[in-house]
Amino acid sequence: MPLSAKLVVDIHTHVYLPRYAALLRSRSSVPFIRSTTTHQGTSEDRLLILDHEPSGGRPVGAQYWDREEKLKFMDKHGIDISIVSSANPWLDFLPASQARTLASELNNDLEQYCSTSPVVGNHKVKRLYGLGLLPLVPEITTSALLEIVRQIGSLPHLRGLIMGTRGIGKGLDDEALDPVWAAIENAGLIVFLHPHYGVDGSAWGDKGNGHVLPLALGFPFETTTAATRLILSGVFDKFPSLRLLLAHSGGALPALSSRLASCIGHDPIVASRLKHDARYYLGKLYLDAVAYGPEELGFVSDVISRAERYKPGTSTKNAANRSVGSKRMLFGTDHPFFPPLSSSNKWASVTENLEAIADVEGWSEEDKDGVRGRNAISLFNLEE
Ligand code: 5CU
Repeated sequence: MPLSAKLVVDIHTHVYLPRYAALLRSRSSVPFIRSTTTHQGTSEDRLLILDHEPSGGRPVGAQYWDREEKLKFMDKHGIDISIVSSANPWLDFLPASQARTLASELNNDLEQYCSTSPVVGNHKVKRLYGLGLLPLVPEITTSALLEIVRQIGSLPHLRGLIMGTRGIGKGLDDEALDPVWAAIENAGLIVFLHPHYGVDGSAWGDKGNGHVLPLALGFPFETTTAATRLILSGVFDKFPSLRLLLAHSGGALPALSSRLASCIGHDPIVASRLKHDARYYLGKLYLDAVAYGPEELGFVSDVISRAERYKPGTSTKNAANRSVGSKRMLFGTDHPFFPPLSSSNKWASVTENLEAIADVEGWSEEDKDGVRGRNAISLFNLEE
């Protein structure tokens, strides 16, 4: 039986698997989880993963590691399938040998987490699929990375991997990663590019704005820079079938892409490295629809649609049809981050992102169904 065109698939949803949470508990420097005693005398876990976490960290609980909580959250919000990925900072802080062992163990754990999940209705498709982890840390060997790519490719419920922006220390435009991109491309795995470090915190001033600036701006700017460096390195020319999914709707890259193209045009050395105008490469990306507003989603889909004009042999200057771009955008929630502050029933991070999709002007009902779920079913090959 074909899957319904109306399924809701969350492609941006995280977990700290129990093995990883245990590691965080065993540590006393960032990243770590510590147990504290509340004023009422009960014990509470607190998570510290970012620089300058509010003192004592933020409360963390079963939503971060318990699969039943993930499924309950999905049920509450009408989410049929989730493509679950480990949350930041992944293995970034570990020495190479530990990162390699843990990557392999966590990938097996995630396969188990997904393969034993319930099915969707009376289909064979599971409710949970996963994105594995690579031990992308300094001093890791290429053969260790390739071995883990092979492992992920062999685990049937893992459909790709989540990756931060540091690579093995020099960023993602490091030629040392070329064999890894080639292996990922060959295995048909999706790369979900996700931030953790933000940008230089001195830009945020000293006005006590909490985590607003690092999360609202720093995270997306980090993704913007990493994706732009990938474009400039020619990775998409070398590996044209590589499928990269950007967190937070690609950050500022869609808004800056014509400026980027102009700057490249004024720099013959950089321009000579690329086969195409920068705007062409945006059409090769996939983007989550975690932007919280219909205008932003509409704009991003316009920019992605426009990439069609930069395909070789295309001369059309016609206005872009934003429907084309919608095919590369996919619903996400960022669960279990951004929990409701009050005891409100639903999470705003879900309702706002679903409302935004529903309200995009110029997207047909079919386009909206695509962004809510159909595009993910196709990208992650979930059709039975
Ligand atoms: O709120 C946060 O810190 C985060 C985070 O660390 N990672 C993420 O994916 N979303 C929000």
